[in-house]
This record gives sequence, C-alpha cells and structure tokens, in this order.
Amino acid sequence: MFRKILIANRGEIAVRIARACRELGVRAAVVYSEADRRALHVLQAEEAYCIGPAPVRESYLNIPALIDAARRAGAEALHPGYGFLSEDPALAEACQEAGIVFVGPPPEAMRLMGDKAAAKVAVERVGVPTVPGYHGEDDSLEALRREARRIGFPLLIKAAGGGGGRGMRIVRQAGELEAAVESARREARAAFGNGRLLLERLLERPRHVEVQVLGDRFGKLISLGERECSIQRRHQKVVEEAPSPAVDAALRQRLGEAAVRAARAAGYQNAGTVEFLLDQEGSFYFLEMNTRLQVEHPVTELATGLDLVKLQLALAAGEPLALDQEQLALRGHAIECRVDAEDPFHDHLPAAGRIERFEPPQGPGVRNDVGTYSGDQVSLHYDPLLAKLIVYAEDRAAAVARLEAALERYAVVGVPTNLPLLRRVAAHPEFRAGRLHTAFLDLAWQPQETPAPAPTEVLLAVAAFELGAGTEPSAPAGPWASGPWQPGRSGLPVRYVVDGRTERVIVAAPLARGEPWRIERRGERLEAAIEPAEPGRLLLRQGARVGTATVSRESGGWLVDWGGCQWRIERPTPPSLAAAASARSDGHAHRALSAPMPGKVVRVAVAEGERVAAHQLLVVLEAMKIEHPINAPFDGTIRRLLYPEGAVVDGGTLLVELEAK
Ligand code: MV4
Repeated sequence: MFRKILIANRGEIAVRIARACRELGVRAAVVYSEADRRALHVLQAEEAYCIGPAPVRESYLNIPALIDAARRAGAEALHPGYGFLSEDPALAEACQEAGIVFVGPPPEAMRLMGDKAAAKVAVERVGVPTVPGYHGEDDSLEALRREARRIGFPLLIKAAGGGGGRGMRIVRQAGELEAAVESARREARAAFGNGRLLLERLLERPRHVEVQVLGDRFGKLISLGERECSIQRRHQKVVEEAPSPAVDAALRQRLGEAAVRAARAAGYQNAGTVEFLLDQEGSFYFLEMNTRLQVEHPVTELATGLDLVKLQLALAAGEPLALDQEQLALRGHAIECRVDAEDPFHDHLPAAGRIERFEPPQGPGVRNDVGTYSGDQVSLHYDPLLAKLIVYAEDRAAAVARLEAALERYAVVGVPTNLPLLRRVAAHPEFRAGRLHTAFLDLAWQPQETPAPAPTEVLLAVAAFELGAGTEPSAPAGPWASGPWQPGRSGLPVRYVVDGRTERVIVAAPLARGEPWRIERRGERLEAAIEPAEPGRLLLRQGARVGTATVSRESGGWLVDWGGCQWRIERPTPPSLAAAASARSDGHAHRALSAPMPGKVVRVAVAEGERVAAHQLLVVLEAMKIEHPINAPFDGTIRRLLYPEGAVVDGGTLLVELEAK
C-alpha cells in the first residue's frame, strides 16, 4: 500500500477519500485554492498545499500545480476524486510522466470512453447492446439525413465529445433535422472542441441504470450491482439508489455481464461505471462509461458492504482483486440525496454565503458524507454540493421511510438549499412506489413553487429572540429592551416582513418566569412557554407539545429554522432606507444576480429599465465551454446591467440587479 497520496479535489469527496486513507494508514495530503483556506477538507488534513486562486482554472484544474504539490508532498499516488480533472487523460499522463500513480484507469481507457462514438463501436463489437442509431465517421448533413430516415423519428442528436446531456437535441420530424444538427454542432464545438455528432432513436421515459465495476491489473473484472439514477434535473442527478426497483436478479446478471464486457473492451482497470438506459420493456442499452469514482458511489458501498475508495487504492497499488463475482451479495436498500446550496424557489439559482448552522441528521442507517460545517463560507466558484445524505435499511420501503424522517431533521441555516425539493421527492407517491423515470422531477416540482407560509411559532420565536429570550432565561436584552418592547406589559404591536409580505402581530412577553409568551396574528392566538436551549436555539412548549426554533441574525433580519424548514424574517425598513438595504440583501424584493462561476458574458437578452417575467432569460454566461442561462427568479424590472456582451467575469460577480415589479 502507498505511504502517502495527494487528494486532488475539495469538498465532501476530498473528506471522504481522506477518511479511507486514515483507515488504511496512508498519509493524505490535500490541495486547496485561496478561497478554500478554511474549507473542511483542509481543517481535517495533516498536510495541505495551496495550488492557486479561487477560479478552478487556476487551481483545481491546474495540472502543473497539482503535480508540483504531489512532488512537494512526496506523494506516491494521486486520487482525482470526481469532477474537475478526474476524467482527463492529460492528468493521468502527467502523473505517469512524474512517476506518480494515478488512482484510476489507464489514460487509453479514459480516452476511448471519452469519445462516445468510439465507445459505442468498441462495446458493440463485444456484443453489448447500444441504442439503435448512427455513429459513423461521415456526419455530414446528407449522411445524417439519410441515417435519420433509416432510424425513424423521434430521434436524438448527441455530441460524440460530450455525454451528460450536453449538445443533445430531440428531433420529432424530418423538417426539424437541419436546424437541430446545426445548433447541436455549434454547441458541441464550443463545449468540447469536437463537433462530431451521432444519432439515436429516442427512448421515451427511460430509466437511468448504471453498473459499478472494478478491475485489477491482471485482467480480472467484476460488477458490483446497479444504481438507479433516474431522478435528475438538467442532467444532474438528485437522488440515487441501489439496487434499482426495476432490476431483478436475472436482469442484474445480464447488466453486470454487459458492463464487464464493456469495461474489458476498453482495457479497464480500477473503479468505473457503465451507464445504461432501461426502457419500459426491460431492454437495456449502453450509454457511456464514466472512468472515475462517482458521486453516488456510497449507495453501492452500503448495498455491498464494500469500501470503494479503499478498493481503488488497493487496485492502484497493484494488488489483485481478492473478491470473486460469486462472493458478492447485495443486501438491503440504500438511497442517496444530494444536498445542494441553491434556491429551489428561485429557479434553483446557486447560493453562496455563510452557513450559520449545519446539522445533518444522525441515527442508525444514516450516513452523511459532508463537505461543510457551521461557520463555513459557501463560494459560487465551486459545485453547489454541500453534503450527501445516504440512508440504508433492510428493504426499499424502510429506506424511503428512513429518508423522509432524516430529511425532516436535516437543518441547514444561512444559505438556501434544495432540502424542500428533496422532502417533496421522498414523500411523492410515485417515488414511494418506485415508479421512477427521467421526467419525474417535472411531476414533483413545478418552476413556480413557493415556500410554505411561516407558522406563527416562527414569528413568536423571533419576537422572543429579539427580547433576549435566546440567551437569558429572564432578563430582556438587545436593542428593543428599552424601546417599544417592554416585557410585562400587555401585547405590543410589531410588524415583520415574511417572504416579502408585511404582517402585523401582537406579542406579549411573560409577566413572570414560567409563564407563556402570547402572540396574536390575524385573529389567531398562540401561547407558548419559551426556554433557551443552546445559543440561538429556543424550546417552545405549548402544553405537552414541544418544538425547537433555531434563530440566527442575518443582515437586516433573522433566519429561523422550525421543523426542518427555514424562513427569513425582517423588520420593515423605512422607504428611504429600503432601497439601500435591499441592494445588499438577498431578499425577495430586490435581487442581485451573480455569475455562478467564472466565465464570459456571451449574451445580454434584456435592457436596463425593462420589465421582465419570472423565468425570462436575462443573460447567458459561458463557463468551461458550457452556456449557463441566467433567468429572472421573479417578475420585476431590470435596475442595472453591470457587464456587456464579451465581458469576462469572476465567479460571484454581480451581473444583474433585478427589482420586484
Ligand atoms: C437518451 C434519452 C432517450 N433516448 N438517449 C443521456 C445523458 C443523460 N444525462 C441523459 N440522456 C438521455 N439519453 C436516448 N436514445 C434520454 C436521456 C435523458 C435522461 C436519461 C437518464 C436520466 C435523465 C434523463 C433526462 C433527460 C434525458
């Protein structure tokens, strides 16, 4: 085994790889960008090397800087994690040249599988089924027209250089082909520097099922069962599970054999994943092979009882696979959810800021692979993935119940997350029934979803917190103690802004210790005794009913977590101050839209002063050769456009100021 390795990644995966190293007695050095000086993967490391400024091109994608860090650390091997350079044969080759072991397959296998047309040819040759279509050398418009007629409609245009859905176009009839080919080719050239296209018959509502494989240096390859990843949003997986509810033992065996044959055709070694589409008739088709450890690998780990990162390191160190295909048994059911820093109520815009509180749920059958902590700063430079929640139970129904209960207890305060969307998925009847397909999220989550209204307990908690109930059991404190707030009097009228709407409530503090607080809101009355639990955390008692509210101050207001959901409560601001304050805040009334990552403004679709509707396209940012539309999160007026077309901007740069109409 290695004495020391370098982890060329960040976030939860860097933390997860470091844990495997610690268990193996391997020293792990990590790398970090200037924005990640106090990131979790650095805090828990013994050795850390700065590899450059925040933008990924200058740090986590910088091959010379990574090789230099590995040399300085005296690392014998480099683990690339997922994303970044994990599937770039250039990094594997640079490692080879530097005499460092790349924890992954040989660069030739990475290069073959990186070309979707070549991969299809290679796996077809060994009898693995692919989606009927065309992936010949000649991809001129005439050839594609002829082949399209042969395949029939509807069909799908895909980019040979791509994968992951980029450059994909649906063509429903012959007349649409030419325009679709042109635009797909343009996008593929810009995204991958390769405009080669292929055609496939369009499968309606397929499932996405992928098979984990492992291979050693001696030609032994085994499959570790499948994962179902049908719940995706814009080709990003959101929920994954193992085994697939659509796969029985016979199909699993056929999928596993096909995956091993595909991997063998590529001369594969180490851990890899073969993706298939499964149609409604139960036929499967090879889609592509991912030559890395995947985000969703933990569900396979729980269902097989194996540690894939430890196995990757053993295989990279040249050990033979000790495991036989026949020994492998799947047990129980595992489901993973990706917890992302993004606002599901505002077009899933990536979110940044300070995580005030990060409390993943704990308990039997609950695993958290986390990359953040209370007090951490989330940057827009990187992927929004904060953590993964993985649950395991004896069968799927128990796992779904465990997932639902765990999501309810998951608390993230300070930045918005997709937890409301995940809770919706877990509770959805079609999900519970295991009827998954690629259009599932269109059913479960509409673009115009709004947060649940704030319960009255939330307003009472803020009022009590303002009066110091959060820190001191009796004595009021804070700016309101001597103002209009006088505990011991009858109710006082207060106004709060909740989700952009002003609400009047009447609040009365207890006259004596042990007495309840009272609040009146729109004629509804509520009484609760309030006790401080820990700083910022209040226990509310209504008779025997108890609940805790977590309150934290945020510029111009409070963030309250109650029952696993979060609300932002503000004080109404005088009109003259409102504009200045909202320009800094991230409130609903006025929103500063920032570049989610460094890139180039390639299109400005609106003008200053223009009225826009929710979801309307405002600006297109090109980053890492992919176009990212920035849409209006709500109806409003464009106050300012800060950059013209052609401008190159850093991640987090303010692009548009939008004011609610
Ligand atoms: C397809 C397809 C239907 N027919 N290919 C490929 C990459 C993946 N991210 C999306 N891919 C698809 N390829 C054919 N011939 C439908 C999809 C697809 C999809 C697949 C799995 C999970 C979610 C999806 C969402 C949209 C489209």
